[in-house]
Amino acid sequence: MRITTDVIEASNQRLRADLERDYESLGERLDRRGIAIDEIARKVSAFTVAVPSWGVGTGGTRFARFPGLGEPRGIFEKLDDCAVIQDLGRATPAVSLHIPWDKADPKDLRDKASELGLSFDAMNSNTFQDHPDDPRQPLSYKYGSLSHVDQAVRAQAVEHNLETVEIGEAIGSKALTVWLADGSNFAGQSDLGRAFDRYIGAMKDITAKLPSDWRIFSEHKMYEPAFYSTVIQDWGSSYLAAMELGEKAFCLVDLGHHAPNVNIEQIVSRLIRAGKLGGFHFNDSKYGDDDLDAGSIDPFRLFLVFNELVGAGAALDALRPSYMIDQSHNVTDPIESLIRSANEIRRAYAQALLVDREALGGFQEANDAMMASETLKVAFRTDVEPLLARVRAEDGGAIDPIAAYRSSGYRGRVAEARPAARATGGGIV
Ligand SMILES: [Mn+2]
Repeated sequence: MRITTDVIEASNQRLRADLERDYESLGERLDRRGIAIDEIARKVSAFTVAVPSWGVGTGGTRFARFPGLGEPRGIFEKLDDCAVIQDLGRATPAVSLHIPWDKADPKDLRDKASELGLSFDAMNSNTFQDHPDDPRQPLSYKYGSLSHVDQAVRAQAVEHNLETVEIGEAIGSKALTVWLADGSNFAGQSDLGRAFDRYIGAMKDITAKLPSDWRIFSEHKMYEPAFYSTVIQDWGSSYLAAMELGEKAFCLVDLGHHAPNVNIEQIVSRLIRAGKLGGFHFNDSKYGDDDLDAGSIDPFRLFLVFNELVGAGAALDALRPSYMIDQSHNVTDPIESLIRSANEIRRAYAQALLVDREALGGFQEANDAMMASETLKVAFRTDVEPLLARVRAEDGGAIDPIAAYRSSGYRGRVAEARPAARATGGGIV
């Protein structure tokens, strides 16, 4: 089933000569700006982002889910699809798992990943659904989980998170992401203060049992599924929790989990300064938590996020954020969307590396708003596609990964091998 090097080579062959000319031309233009293209290429090659196991299945909305062809029927087929994304795009060597959707014998997971050349990034727990088939989770999360009024439900949710950590530890993961769906739909339904206190208490129970080299990320989200209040609804609540939970606790920024028009790059800047930026869930949105492909709607915003990351320098190196994609693919082939998204994320990173920071600082000090803005725009306007493609090809991937994927016939082959996919769980977190 895997994409063979022959397919990649055949696709690259007809594109290589043009690519070399384009790369050289870009190198020349960057050289005029005092930038060594090979240095940028080296950094881009080292920058990777994890794909979400749930992203390779077709997602859905609150209204319907329209399955795609050849959907993976379980975690091992999901890993096969993740390997295709990595083989062609060379930007996504790790996969972020979701428990219980991806629950399997850890040894089998490890063996499969190593056979495919993949590894595992942060683990994700799930207390936003009930798990009637799991004898360890007989109680319902309808009215909450880690912040539930009933201590027994909170204890069950804590145990589920610890089980997720245990599986993660056995497969080489080093972090747990907790997204809490707890909240209320009516004013008065929940005591806003006490719900937060209960959440902190339960998270302390989880954090106390984390392995010494693990981190725990809290992912805030403004609304949905609850529409009046959410316990960890904004970066402020997430930060308060991370402060109380101590040195292993960090905040995770999902780009879709903010009010419309919120300045996400400023949140990123604040969390870096506070030493609490744990990682990202990349995606894009137009209206809310749309979970659209990263960089597909507002690539400038993605660039501005990376501008903060690159600008932070050593402060960011100390934080080692986890970079993950979290998207729902409803109308595209998920493999194509994830290949493209990883490339868009790298594009934003590469463009941010091109910002003349010394000049920018000078314009900021001189209150020259026009030239400060223009300094960013010069970097953003630079077409770095030849650089991204060259890095990909040098690392063994495809110059045009989506074209190579289509010519491989992979989707058609898996459609035969994986008939009549049943629903593989939700697609949006
Ligand atoms: Mn997310």
